[in-house]
Amino acid sequence: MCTMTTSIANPYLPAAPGVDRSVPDPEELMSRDEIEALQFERLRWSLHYAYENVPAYRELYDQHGVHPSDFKRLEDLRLFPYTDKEFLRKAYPFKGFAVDFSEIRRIHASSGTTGQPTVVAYTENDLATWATLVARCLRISGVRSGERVHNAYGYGLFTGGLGAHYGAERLGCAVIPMSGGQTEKQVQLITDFEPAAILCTPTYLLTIADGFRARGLDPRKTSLRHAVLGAEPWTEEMRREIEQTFDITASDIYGLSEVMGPGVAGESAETKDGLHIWEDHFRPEIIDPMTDEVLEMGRPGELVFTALTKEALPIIRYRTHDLTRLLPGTARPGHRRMGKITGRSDDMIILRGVNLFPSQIEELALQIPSLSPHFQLVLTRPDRMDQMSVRIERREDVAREVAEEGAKRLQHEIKTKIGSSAAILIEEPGALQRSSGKIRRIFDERPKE
Ligand code: DLL
Repeated sequence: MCTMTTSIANPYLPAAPGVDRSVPDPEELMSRDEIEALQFERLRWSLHYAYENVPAYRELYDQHGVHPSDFKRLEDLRLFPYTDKEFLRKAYPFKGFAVDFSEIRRIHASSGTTGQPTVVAYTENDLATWATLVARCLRISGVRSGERVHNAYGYGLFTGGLGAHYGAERLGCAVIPMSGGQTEKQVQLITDFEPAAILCTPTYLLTIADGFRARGLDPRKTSLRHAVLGAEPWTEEMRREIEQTFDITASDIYGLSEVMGPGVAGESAETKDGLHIWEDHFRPEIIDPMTDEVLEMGRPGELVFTALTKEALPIIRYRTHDLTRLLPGTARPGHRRMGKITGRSDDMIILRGVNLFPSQIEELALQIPSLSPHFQLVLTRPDRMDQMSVRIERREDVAREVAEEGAKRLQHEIKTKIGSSAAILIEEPGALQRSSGKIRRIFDERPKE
C-alpha cells in the first residue's frame, strides 16, 4: 500500500479547485432567519422559473388562478397547488424539463415498479448541488475526507449509486463503486480494501452481514466504522441491530429522485435524532394527506417538498407520500429535521379497519431477542376476511421452540400495540429472500377486486 502522505502537484495540469470539504458549508451554519430569507428569494425565483419554462406548471397555475407574482411572503407558498407523481407521469418522458437538452448532463428514472417510470434530469449546476449536499450528509454522518467509502447503492437509473458516488468524491473520499448485489464480492472487497464507511440500504447491509458469517468471518471485525443508510424506511431498533452486528455507527440519509436523489436530508452521527433537511435548497411542508391542510411543526403527516434551486426539473410542492413530522434543528439549528419515515401512504396496510405499516412490525419484532430482522408480511383473504401473516426467521443461535415463544409474544404485541390479529410463522434462518437494494416487505395475495 502507498504510504506517501505528501501530494506532488503536477506542473502540467491546472491545480484542482481547493474547496475544503472537511468543514461545514457556510449555508449549513446559517440561522433560521437567514435560511428563511434565502428561501424567500430562491422560492420567488423558482416559481417564476417553473411558470415560464415548463408548460405544465403554467397550465396548473393558470387553472388555479395563481401567478408567481402572488408570492409575497413565505406563507404564500400555500397559494400554489400541490403536484404529484401523476403530474410528472403526464410529462413523460421530457416535458417536465425546463432547459434545452444542451444544458442537461444526466437523466435518471425512478424505480417505477408499476407503470411508467418517472424521468428526472440534472444540469451541471444541479449535479454540483447534488454532490455538495450528499457530501454534507456524509460528513455529518461521520465520514471524513481521505477515507475509503464502499458504495453498495445500485448504480444505473436509480439515483442511489451515482448520487452517493459523486457526493463521496466531493467530500474527498476514495470511492469503491461496488453497486448492489454480488454479496460474496462485497465481503471480499470490504475485507481486502478496508473501507471506513459503507453506503447502502439498511436491509442490504443485513444481507452483507449474512455474507460475512457465511465465510466464517465476524462482521464486527471489519474496518467499517460508519454506515450511511437510506432509500427505505428503517427503525431505531434496526439501527441498534445494525450497529451491534457490525460494531459501527449507522446514520440515516433520505431523498427521492423527483426532488434530487439521496442527500435531501441527512442525519448527524453525534445526535442520531432524525434527518436535517438542507433547507437552503429545499423547503419542506407537512400536510394532512386526507384534507391537504398544512400542519404545524411536530404534527405527523405527508411530506411535501419544493426545490429552491433546481434548473432541469423544477419541483414545486411535490407530494412525496412519505409520512413523518418536522422538528426543530439540533446539530444544524437553522435547518429543520424530519423524524424517521414511518412509512409511505401507499404502503399502508388496511387490515379489517386498522391501518399499519411494516415499520411498526419491524419495531416490535426486533424487541424480541429470539426473532431476526428478516420478515415478510403476507396478506390473504380466506373466507372473505383479510388476514395478515408475518413470516419471520428465527435467529440462528436460537432453538425453534424458543422462537415459537417469541412468535406468541410478537402476536400479543401486534394485538395490543397495533390492534390487529396476525398469524406469526417462524421460518428457518435464510429461508426468506434477501434484499440487494430496497426490500419488499408486503406480499399482497388478496384477490384483486
Ligand atoms: O431512494 C434515493 C435515495 C438513495 C435515498 C439512496 C437515500 C439513499 P427513490 O428511488 O426515488 O430515491 O425512492 C424515494 O424512497 O420517497 C421514500 O419512500 C424512500 N426513502 C428514501 N430514503 C429513505 C429513508 C431514493 N432514509 C423513496 N428512510 C422516498 C425512509 C426512504 N424511506
